[in-house]
Amino acid sequence: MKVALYNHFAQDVHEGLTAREKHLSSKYFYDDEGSRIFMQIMQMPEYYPTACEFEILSQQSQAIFNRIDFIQKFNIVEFGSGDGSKTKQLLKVFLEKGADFTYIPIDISQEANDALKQNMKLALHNLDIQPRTGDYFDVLNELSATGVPNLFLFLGGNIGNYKREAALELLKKFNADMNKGDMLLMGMDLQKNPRTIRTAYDDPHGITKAFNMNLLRRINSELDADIQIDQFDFYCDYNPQNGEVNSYLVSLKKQHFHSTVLNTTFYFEKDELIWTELSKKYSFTEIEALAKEAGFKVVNNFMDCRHFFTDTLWVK
Ligand code: AVJ
Repeated sequence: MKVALYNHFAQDVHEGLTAREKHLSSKYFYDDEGSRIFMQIMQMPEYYPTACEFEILSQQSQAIFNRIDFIQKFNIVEFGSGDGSKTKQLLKVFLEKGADFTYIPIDISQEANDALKQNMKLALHNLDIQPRTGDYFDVLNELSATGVPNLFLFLGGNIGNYKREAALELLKKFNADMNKGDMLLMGMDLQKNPRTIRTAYDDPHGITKAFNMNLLRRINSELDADIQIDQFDFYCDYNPQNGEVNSYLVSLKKQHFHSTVLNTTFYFEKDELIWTELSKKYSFTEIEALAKEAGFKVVNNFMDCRHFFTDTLWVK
């Protein structure tokens, strides 16, 4: 698995840094060091999404439960489960309500799955947890064939990293593998006061900057490159007219670097950008349209008290 990922990284870096408009995918933020930095981001007071979703799942899981009308045993299937601290809030309430379900977290890391199982079992003794290691769609395909109803969880707001067409494609793929009546609970960050959003990404501690700069460190270490990391800066911007936070690395001078793994020299003009991330903020109109186009109906939006974030519940 490591090898496959590694090759994708190499290929994508080559493609992204030779493109006319340079780009690197935010999916490469999350190596061990990047995951550590992301944990720091989630603890910053400026980064509201994590606290908002924690609030929603702590306080509204009973209301969510009331909108699930599976009468038989069902599965709760989670994509990209992370450490499970938010999901635990929901599972706890569902267990208290006497729901009969199996919790199936899906992750590409066996290690992450083992840790999650340990952790969940300690907190929730009666939880039936059956982690799956592998690709979302392989597991999805297998599960829908059993005919057991499913509630899918796609939390954290990760859908915001996809451009509209790619988000739609992903949701359509989910939909194609689901049975009629299956449900999806998805975290989506909402449009709000632009200043609140800008501060969450352009944070005063420089943690989001370090998160972005980590991509350069990864290229140096994994692709044996000689990037002068301090000759790049971080810039991000929120556009309230389209709900997009876009993040970039900025070359501070005309420069180049070489990677022996890629056997390539990459050239940068002064002030040239590398686009690193889209974090899309949604309006309710956009959520409705996205659901409809992907073949879902919006059942309800569960929001934090400030209405910053929604866990939107959809049914196929
Ligand atoms: C994990 C994709 C939801 O876009 O808000 C945090 C990642 N990037 N700060 C987001 C992130 C900069 C985060 N997601």
